[in-house]
Amino acid sequence: MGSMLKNKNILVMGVANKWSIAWGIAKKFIEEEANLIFTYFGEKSKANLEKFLVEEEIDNPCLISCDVSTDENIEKAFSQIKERVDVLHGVVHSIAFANKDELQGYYYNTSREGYLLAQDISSYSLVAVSRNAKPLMTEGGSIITLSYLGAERAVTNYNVMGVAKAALEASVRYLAVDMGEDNITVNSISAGPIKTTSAKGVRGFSTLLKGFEKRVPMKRFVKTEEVANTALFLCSDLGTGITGENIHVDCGYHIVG
Ligand code: NAP
Ligand code: 1JT
Repeated sequence: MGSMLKNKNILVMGVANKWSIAWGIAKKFIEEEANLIFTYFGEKSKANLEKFLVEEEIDNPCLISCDVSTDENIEKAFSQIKERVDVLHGVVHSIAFANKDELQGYYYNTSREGYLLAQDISSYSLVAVSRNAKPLMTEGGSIITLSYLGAERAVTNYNVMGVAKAALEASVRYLAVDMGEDNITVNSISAGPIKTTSAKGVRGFSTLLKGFEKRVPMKRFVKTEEVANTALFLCSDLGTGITGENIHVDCGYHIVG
């Protein structure tokens, strides 16, 4: 428990349940006294968030519906955020989507529709969210998104998501240039595999990870809390000089050949 995020208003997008990376980040940020605003997509995610925030003894929580698939939805969510806070100091974008049947087999079988869907939800949404967040980030701040090694390597089965994550990581660099003059940093965290609902929903995810613990330098899986610690560092006053970066929090997996 500390106060690294005291007086900081931070938007967290992408909590679905207690396994969500975004919830791990939110818990850490609550411990550090941040004032959090949440956007949710599914009604089940909203109910989960309501329950968790009661458990965390958060008074008057701010939960806003936001399906990132249209600009109108994002604009509407930000107009509600503006009613709640004058200034935003951070945004955690922890959202991705792709058709499960395209996260297996040959990448060349990816449909046009599936390709665009993955790009839309998993990559373009960061651009639209950043554009809407910028006018509220008048004191500078930090925008963070979540990526995966499949952006940089052709990881078996990650397929269309890998291409969406590559675009996401490139967007981070372009957004970092745009936002630099406003003292807003934009970075991605490339997390190692974590058993969240998204991950478990992928057929053969567990099999994919067989032997992972032998190959990874630290001989174990990364913990959500370790990803959250990096998000905390980036959103706190300790991370202000870092922008356009992709920080691997994966127990070193990305360095081995
Ligand atoms: P998760 O708990 O399932 O989170 C994914 C979130 O995306 C859910 O909250 C989901 O909302 C939301 N979402 C999907 N479509 C949306 C839309 N149209 N509008 C708004 N929100 C939408 O899984 P997670 O593993 O924590 O994923 C979070 C991020 O971490 C993703 O970017 C993922 O690629 C990244 N990541 C995950 C891993 C891993 O191994 N788990 C590794 C590296 C990076 P609903 O559930 O309400 O539909
Ligand atoms: C989505 C899904 C985004 C799973 C995801 C994701 N980002 C990371 N994962 C976990 C994962 C998945 C595969 C993998 C490694 C990690 C599910 C659909 C929604 C978007 O393959 C090596 C396939």
